[in-house]
Amino acid sequence: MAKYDENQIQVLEGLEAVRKRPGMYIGSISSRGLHHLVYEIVDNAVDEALAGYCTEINVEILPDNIISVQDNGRGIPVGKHPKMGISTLEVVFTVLHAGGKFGGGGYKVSGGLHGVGASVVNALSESVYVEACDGDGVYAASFARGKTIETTHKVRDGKKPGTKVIFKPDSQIFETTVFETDVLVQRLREMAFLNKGLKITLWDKRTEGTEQMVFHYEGGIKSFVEFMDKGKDPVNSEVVYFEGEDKDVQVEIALQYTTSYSENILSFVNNIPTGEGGTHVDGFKRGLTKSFNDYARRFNILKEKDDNLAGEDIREGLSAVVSVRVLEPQFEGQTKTKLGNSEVAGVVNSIMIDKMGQFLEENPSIAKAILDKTISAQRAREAARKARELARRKTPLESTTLPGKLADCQEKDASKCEIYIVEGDSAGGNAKQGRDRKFQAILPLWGKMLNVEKARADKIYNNEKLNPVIVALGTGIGADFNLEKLRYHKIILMADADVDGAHIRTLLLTFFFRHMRPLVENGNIYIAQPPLFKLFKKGMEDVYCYNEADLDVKLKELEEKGITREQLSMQRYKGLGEMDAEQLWDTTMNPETRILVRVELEDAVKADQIFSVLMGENVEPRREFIEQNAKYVTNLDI
Ligand code: 28F
Repeated sequence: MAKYDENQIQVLEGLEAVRKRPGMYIGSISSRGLHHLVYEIVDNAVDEALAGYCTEINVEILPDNIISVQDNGRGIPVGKHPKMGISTLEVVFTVLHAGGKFGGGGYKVSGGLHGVGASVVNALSESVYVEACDGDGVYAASFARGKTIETTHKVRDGKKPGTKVIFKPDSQIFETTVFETDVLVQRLREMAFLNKGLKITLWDKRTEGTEQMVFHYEGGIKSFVEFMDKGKDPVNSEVVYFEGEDKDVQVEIALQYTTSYSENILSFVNNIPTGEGGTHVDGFKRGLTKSFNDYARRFNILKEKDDNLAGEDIREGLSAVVSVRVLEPQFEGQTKTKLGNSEVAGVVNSIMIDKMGQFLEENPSIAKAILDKTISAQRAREAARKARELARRKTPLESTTLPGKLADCQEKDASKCEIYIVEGDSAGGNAKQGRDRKFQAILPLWGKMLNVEKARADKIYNNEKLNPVIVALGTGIGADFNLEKLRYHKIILMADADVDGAHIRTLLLTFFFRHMRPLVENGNIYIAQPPLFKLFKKGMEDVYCYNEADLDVKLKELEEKGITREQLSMQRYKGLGEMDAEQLWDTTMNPETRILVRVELEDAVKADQIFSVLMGENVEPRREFIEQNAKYVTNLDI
């Protein structure tokens, strides 16, 4: 047994404290705390890599959940530690917070729950076995629950320098001692991304037939962003990478824009994930926003009078990794994962303004693509804000009075009721006359009053245009939406089959999708199909055709009855207004004869994207979308 001088007593008391309150050192004794033991040991090997001596770290999960970690660094020194009278190796594993990290200098993985040192692993393990080789012989020591079992001694000849630690977590301490491979995969892969060129392997040997996993990325955090964006469509050709240093702060940034709408920024300090962000992320965001606004103003994309582009809109579709190295990181926040060092914000901000500004100058087409996206994001956000205001504006929505233009139905059971939202007053008039007022309500919509061609989505959303729809349906919008309050179980959009009609339909669909989505998902929304053609002849019932294909079919049917094309006259309908009330009923409103299209959006997320395209400027994609995406379901009522 090792001799017990005052040093050893103090050491044991230190590690006793760790066993008494493990949560203080590794956060918890749950599965998370268990996995932290691995990170402690791996971090020491990574420090050796950061120091420039280790290029490979091999992690194995052995049967009975024993962990083995090996590196090819210099090997922990085994000579007598001048002050402590024991080997440096034993100091590293028995003195709290011992080890190179606290010797100042270099960027160590330390701070927060990281860097508490290998001694904590010793205190919380049933057994620890360490081998170290500095190129001349392999030395070993062993420990148990903080106590030294075997002091450092030579175990064999060996030439390959490095350190190997094998430990078994203490089942008396941890709620579980079963390691989860995926949890280790995620963190080890992250460490490999953050330390470009470092090869980290993981092999779960608890079961037969598993393979060694290798995490090795020469691209470092560029590869990280590529990994984050797998399966997304990038806007910029390749991941953008910046690095810089100032005031002892080392900065690495990788970023990429994709057509997605989410913002995804991962940040790290000395390889430690900072889930709560902090000054490095603040500096990054500020610098990004400034670089884009400076560019937009310089190239007159933003006019003098225009407000600045908001950071939130600029970051739509952005994936980024911000990794900084700081000598003395200060961690704040709920879970100690927020960087507090104030000097870091300025360093990152200026690197971003300088490097991102330069990137935008050198890549105008990418800059334009991103700015276009930003501007449509801004518009959608404003429209959504207005829609929220609408929902919050108590009076019109809470008012029990229904909109004046609504011709309501008599039936009170919502499941039997349907509301036609009709474009234009003339069609609205005919629909009111032609309908079956027992169960059909009519709400004429703004019609030509609003030239939807020019009006941008935000104007459409404002209240006097859509408010009647919201009040008539009764459900409220957005967070206040309540499907129980729906007054009609069929909401039928009836507009002309021309571009105007398609545009209005689109905007209504977009509005429903973004602010009353359950209506779409629940299948309450339909599109009325007015006829496109009428075939007529003296003494013959009018024949209505709903699209080109239908026209061919009807013509053939008539030919079989001996009525040739020459004998027929054909009218092409341009708008609902050309039909009188009776025709409108027969062709488009009578449940027995009409054709309704139920709007089913196969993939809500994809639709959200498509709708965003529809919110854009050019109408063409809008019309295509309507024709392609709304699924045709004939004679739904039967
Ligand atoms: C599998 C876990 O822990 N690797 C380590 C080293 C290398 C040195 C070191 C570690 C220096 C003075 C404390 C070697 N030669 N892998 C590891 N590799 N610790 S931990 O030094 C310890 C400190 O006291 C090392 C020269 N300098 C440093």
